Formats: sequence, structure tokens, C-alpha cells
Amino acid sequence: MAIQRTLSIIKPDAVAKNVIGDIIRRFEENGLSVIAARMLHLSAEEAGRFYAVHKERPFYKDLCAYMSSGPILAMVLEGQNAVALNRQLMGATNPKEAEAGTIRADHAESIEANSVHGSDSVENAATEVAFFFGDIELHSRR
Ligand code: IDP
Ligand code: MG
Repeated sequence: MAIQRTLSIIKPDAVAKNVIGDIIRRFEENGLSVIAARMLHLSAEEAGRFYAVHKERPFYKDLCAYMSSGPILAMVLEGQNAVALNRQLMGATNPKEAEAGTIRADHAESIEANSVHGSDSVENAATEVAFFFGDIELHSRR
């Protein structure tokens, strides 16, 4: 297993619920380190650029409105197998299908307002990290 980096976002519903600390605790307790973090409030246009891969999906416009509805916390997580491990800790996209004890099972409101984003591959992680952070903002623990 390799040390990887992945982009995590605590989405507007979870920031509004004041569970940032609970979510970061889960990452740290499972061996992931936060090597960059920034709170920001995206415009709908910026959210649309981040989620451009979904622009043909029926939920795209609503997703952009939701992701720009309040502040988010963008983070870079680093650790062994970080991409898959983060996805495992997040749980399934639809919280009704998310395994018990996952972030989405415990906090998500709906399939849209589902508390967290996580990159789905090492390649996409690199692109998504670069969307929010420059090299000198990444503070590796290796
Ligand atoms: P993921 O976040 O689990 O990787 P994706 O399929 O990449 O899921 O979808 C990106 C985001 O779009 C989801 O996290 C969720 O916020 C939203 N989304 C996905 N599917 C639906 C849907 O069927 N209805 C409404 N929103 C959705
Ligand atoms: Mg995805």
C-alpha cells in the first residue's frame, strides 16, 4: 500500500451542523493526516467547475446550488491508501445505503446533502487537490 493524498470536502450541511471536529477526528483516528485545509464559500460557478464531470447529470444544477449554499472546508488528507480509506470512512453516496458508523450514515441529510466529498481515484485526487491548493500549501508529514 502506498502513501497517497486525496481531496476531502466537508460540505455545507455538515459545516452548518457543526460537526467539522467529529469528521476530522475520524480521519485522524484512522491514520490520515490533514496536510492542508481552507474554509471557503464557493460561488455556483466555482462549484460547477469543481463538479464539471457531472455536468450532464440531472442533479448538476441543484448540486451546484447546494455546494454554494454555505461555507465548506476543503482539505488534503495524506496516508496509506488515502483515496480508498477516505471513501470507506465516508460511506455510500446515498446515506440510506451507507454502512453504519460511516460519516454519511451518521451525518448526511440526503443523497445530495451528504456531508462530505472524497476523490475517487489517485488521478482525480491530484486534479482536485490542485483546484484548491498550491504546492507550497501542502504540508506533508512524511
Ligand atoms: P460521491 O460524492 O459519492 O463520489 P458522485 O456520484 O460523484 O458521488 O456525485 C457527486 C455528488 O453529487 C454527491 O456526493 C451528491 O452530493 C450529489 N449527487 C449524486 N447523486 C445524486 C442524485 O441522484 N441526486 C442528487 N444529488 C446527487
Ligand atoms: Mg464522486
